Amino acid sequence: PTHPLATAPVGMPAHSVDGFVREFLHELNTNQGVALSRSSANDQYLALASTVRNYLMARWLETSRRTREAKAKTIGYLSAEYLLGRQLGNALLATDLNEIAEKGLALCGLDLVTLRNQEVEPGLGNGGLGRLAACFIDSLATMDVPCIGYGIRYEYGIFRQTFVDGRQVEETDTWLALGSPWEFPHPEASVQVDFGGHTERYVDADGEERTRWVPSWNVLGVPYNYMVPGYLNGRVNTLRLWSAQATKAFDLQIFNAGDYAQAVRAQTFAENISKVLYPEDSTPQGKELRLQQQYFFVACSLRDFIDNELEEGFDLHNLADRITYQLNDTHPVIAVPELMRLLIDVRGFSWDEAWEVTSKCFNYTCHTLLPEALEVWSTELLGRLLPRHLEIVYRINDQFLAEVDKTFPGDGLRTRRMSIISEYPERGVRMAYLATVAAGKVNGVAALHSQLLRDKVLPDFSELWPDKFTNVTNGVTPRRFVKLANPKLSDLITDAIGPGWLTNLERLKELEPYADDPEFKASFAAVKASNKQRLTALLKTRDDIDLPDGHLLDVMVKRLHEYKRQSLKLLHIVSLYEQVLSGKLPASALTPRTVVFGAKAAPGYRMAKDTIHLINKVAMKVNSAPEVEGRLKVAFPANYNVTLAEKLIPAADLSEQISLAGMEASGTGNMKFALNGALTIGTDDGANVEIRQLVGDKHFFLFGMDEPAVTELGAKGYHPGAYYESNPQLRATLDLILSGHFSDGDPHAFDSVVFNLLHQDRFMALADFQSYVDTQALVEQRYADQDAWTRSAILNVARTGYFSSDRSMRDYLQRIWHTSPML
Ligand code: 26Y
Repeated sequence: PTHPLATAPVGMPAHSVDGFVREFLHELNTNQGVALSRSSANDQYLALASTVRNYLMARWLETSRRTREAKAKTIGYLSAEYLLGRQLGNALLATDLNEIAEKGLALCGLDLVTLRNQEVEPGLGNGGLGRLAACFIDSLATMDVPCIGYGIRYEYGIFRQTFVDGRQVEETDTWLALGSPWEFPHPEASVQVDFGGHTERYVDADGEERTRWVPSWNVLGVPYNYMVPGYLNGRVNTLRLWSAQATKAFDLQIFNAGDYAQAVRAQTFAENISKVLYPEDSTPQGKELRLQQQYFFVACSLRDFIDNELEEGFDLHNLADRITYQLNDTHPVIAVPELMRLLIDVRGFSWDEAWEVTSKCFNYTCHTLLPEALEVWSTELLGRLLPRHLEIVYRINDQFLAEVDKTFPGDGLRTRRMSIISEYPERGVRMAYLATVAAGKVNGVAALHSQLLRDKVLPDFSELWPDKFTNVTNGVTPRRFVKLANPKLSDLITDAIGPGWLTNLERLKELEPYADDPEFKASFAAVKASNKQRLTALLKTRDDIDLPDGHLLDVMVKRLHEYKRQSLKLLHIVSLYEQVLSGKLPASALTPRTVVFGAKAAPGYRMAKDTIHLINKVAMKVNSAPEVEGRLKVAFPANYNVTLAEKLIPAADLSEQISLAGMEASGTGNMKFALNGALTIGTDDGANVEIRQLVGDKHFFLFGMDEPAVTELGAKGYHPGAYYESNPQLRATLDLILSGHFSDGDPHAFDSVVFNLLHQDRFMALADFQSYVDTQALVEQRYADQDAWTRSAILNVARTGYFSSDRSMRDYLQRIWHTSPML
């Protein structure tokens, strides 16, 4: 065949500049309803997105057909959050259309970069956990594994952060306002979700005693499908996000009687469920709406798979052959009693049959160690919202505690410790325990975390079921965080070791010899310099921030949390500044350094917000102080998100991973930095441990107490004041803040932060202060030797291929899901 369309799969537009232009203009005219000459940048972006989408469409349909036909086992990833980042760049990469689009748009007088910048990223997650979900579904698609990601289509994602006088102000994230070209709503496939009411016993036609749930209200879940394209492999998986809609638009009777507000109230109420993402990411508040969100998306998702993905008449006794649900933390754990209810009340299974199936369908990933982050739902709330589910949870608990009693007869203390139901401060359901009881496998997210999970969070459970526990160290997708974020480094790597590494990241090892190749080193350093320039340009237009040239770029980006210790980084900055100000150190002795922070605080987290205020105030003072001019600068661009991360991380020299040991479950930013050639200064925490093991001690700046030392100090009694008294530099640093120097003379402006450090300091920042500043001095020494620094940076890239989320997915496939890619 000679016609270009003849060789493409049915329905796929031609992979040529001409074909692309034709498709693009067609979309612009027919979808946007505008002529090129009259179109806005938003019109052009939307038309471009639809064009790229069309290239994926045939593959999407084909993927779904193939998966059904093969009756392959599907991964059902259940996650309340997906922090996707922008879609266009990734779709262009997955379809290999970047160059064609660039050329085609140029022929239309348009610039691809400008259009890419029109996209508002879907911020449907808080931080690490949500971004991990996005990386995992990317890897599964790329590895040809059938997966459906299930979640919530929040109308408003994570808030947009602005600063007013240095304080965080939250604005709503209106990501849908200018159109949503990546989603496909399917209102005809809506699912009804029930809430409230009571349960009743009755005897069925066979004389069996059964239970019926008589709910009191309901909502509709409308599925919105998103494409999850694999990298150049033709697979397109699905992300299915649910939006809540009222079952009845409004009550016409009441409306006709004249009460408009009353008539639409039910609708507003129902639609609140998917209205907004909760911005807290560590302290569950027991809020009714959050429980509604959790049950809503999980109920929709279970029904969706059973009713729409399985062939008619499928015997649900074999459900585990066709799906394995991964619970992304405890947020979707209500799926466990929901599946039991479906099987027993709706499908007529006996309890034992239902449990047999359910206990084979779920696995649970825990993402925390902080006790206050473990969800406990009060039985009062659960019983009111989901009375049948509460009954089922009680019965699961009875059955489970009977098993415990059989294994450890007469050990009443143990049974009480292990009960899914807690009694204090009120009666509640411990969701992590429920998940652990129901799951086939329970995993932590880095080696250290999985060990602490077994030994400290769930010791009784790991004693009862040692084989249930496993580790899968997190990873990140190299497509987004290396190739898209750092195209110049990617080209340099390909020049050196050839193509193919992007889907086989361990191949980065082949770069090792280049760490001693002068030409490669020069090119590597030039890439870093160019990424810094790109960042400088962005921060100028985005935030009106001036990044100085030639500085060590020291970056700490992550959610603001006391355990992550942004305050420790701040003490380091103030300490350097104070030493120059007081004449202890000549400014010329400072290595020119710019510290960049990016961090959102949960809106109700006072200490975190006060810390942001303090960072901004220190930045204002330091940045205008002639004493440290050209030597020390602090930049805090507002609204750190995935889009900014993609520009910031490739420019960084130094990656700050300074949580108190034993607190950060894994971290994933740490992996992104190392893969982009930043050196890490970090504690022995989370995945830092594994990063250091792989890159080697010489190329990683370790400081601070390790986890056993932290535990020991805590046991012995920690007194932060003692460090203040005995360490003159620490004292001078804190005193400078207390003097009002950063707060226009107001000595009390930062009392909350400083007194907390002095009198409580739950995360032992003062204990690690000296070790931290000493290690920063080693950083400066290494940086002074640019050649040695670049060598270490190259070795960081070469030795961290392990942290590809493709490897994480292989681990889940082998150790947890017991399935493999489709061939
Ligand atoms: C229950 C609610 C308040 C809640 C909402 C979100 C609780 C937790 C979260 C999110 C937690 C989270 O993002 N955890 C992070 O998960 C990453 C991926 O595994 C880890 O790398 C990181 O260490 C961990 O803090």
